[in-house]
Amino acid sequence: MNITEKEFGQGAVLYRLENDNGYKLDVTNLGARIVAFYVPTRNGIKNIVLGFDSAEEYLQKDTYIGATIGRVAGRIKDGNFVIEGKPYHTTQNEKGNTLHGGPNNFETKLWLAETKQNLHEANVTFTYTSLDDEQGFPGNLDVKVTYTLTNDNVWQVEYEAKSDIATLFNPTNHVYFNLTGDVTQNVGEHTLQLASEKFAVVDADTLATGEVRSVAGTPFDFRRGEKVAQVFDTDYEQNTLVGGLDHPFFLEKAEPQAVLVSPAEDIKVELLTDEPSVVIFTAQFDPLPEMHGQKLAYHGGLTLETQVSPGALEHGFGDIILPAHKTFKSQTSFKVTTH
Ligand code: G6D
Repeated sequence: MNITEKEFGQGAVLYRLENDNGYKLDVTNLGARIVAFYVPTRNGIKNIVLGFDSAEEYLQKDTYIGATIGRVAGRIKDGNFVIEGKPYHTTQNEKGNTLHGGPNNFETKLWLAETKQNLHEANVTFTYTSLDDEQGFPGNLDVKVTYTLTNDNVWQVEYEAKSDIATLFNPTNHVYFNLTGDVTQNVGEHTLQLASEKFAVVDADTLATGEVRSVAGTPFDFRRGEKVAQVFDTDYEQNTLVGGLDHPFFLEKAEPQAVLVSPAEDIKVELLTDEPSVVIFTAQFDPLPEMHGQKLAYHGGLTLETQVSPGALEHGFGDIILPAHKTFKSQTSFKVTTH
């Protein structure tokens, strides 16, 4: 295992975790984010995630790509919620709602970082204290995110958090996979297998309506492993409404819960999480950003954002209230196999 560091601009640092098999995971303390993940295949070394080449680029083009998202991933309708009978209001930053914890949140902060390694794994732990009332959320919240790369070719993300006042906490990592290693190709020819029988229906503002729908008989049925293009190629109303996938899928107990395979079948990513759902967003960006000197394809990436489904409080999808002084813990891992 090996860890190296270099400047990334804007006071940020780029950490490279490298395992004994030549896998390289690049992460930065700007937003505690994954920047690149290089994996060796029979077709050469490929970077399987979307990302930019400097901190400036993230700040100018898209601050969410690969970042830690919080305090609450997804949308809080009207920025309103109630904890223990007390109403709170968070900053509205998209169509009157609070998206990804409000503007300039976890994803734009410079987190403290600490690296560690042993014979089997290398890790970076990022810490950040979100102060009471930041974006309207109650409580001083200490957050810790640890990224680990193992010699089994697993990238693991672990969260730990504690607040002095009851608050909301539902973080995720906003990684976008594109297993072709080519940002000009869309993800339509990737095969996705998902242990999910149900998804949350969304409206035109991508707010969960409260309806939980069976995937059976819809283009959102990935239980047996299907090309992602089966969604794009239909006039299914949930596709046309948001231009692709931008949906929470409720996960069944399975190991793994999701498998993503490249079109050339040279790369497989297996997801394992203790979170109850995964939000899959297929990068229907407008405008499309330049990335590594090329224009990102429409549908040029696919997220696997593990979390409690957005709409948790209004629709009873899960509990995202973190009681005072209680430690939040969760973990998600991505195992990569290449040929
Ligand atoms: C999330 O669900 C949301 C999308 O709607 C949003 O555009 C993106 O983050 C930046 O995945």
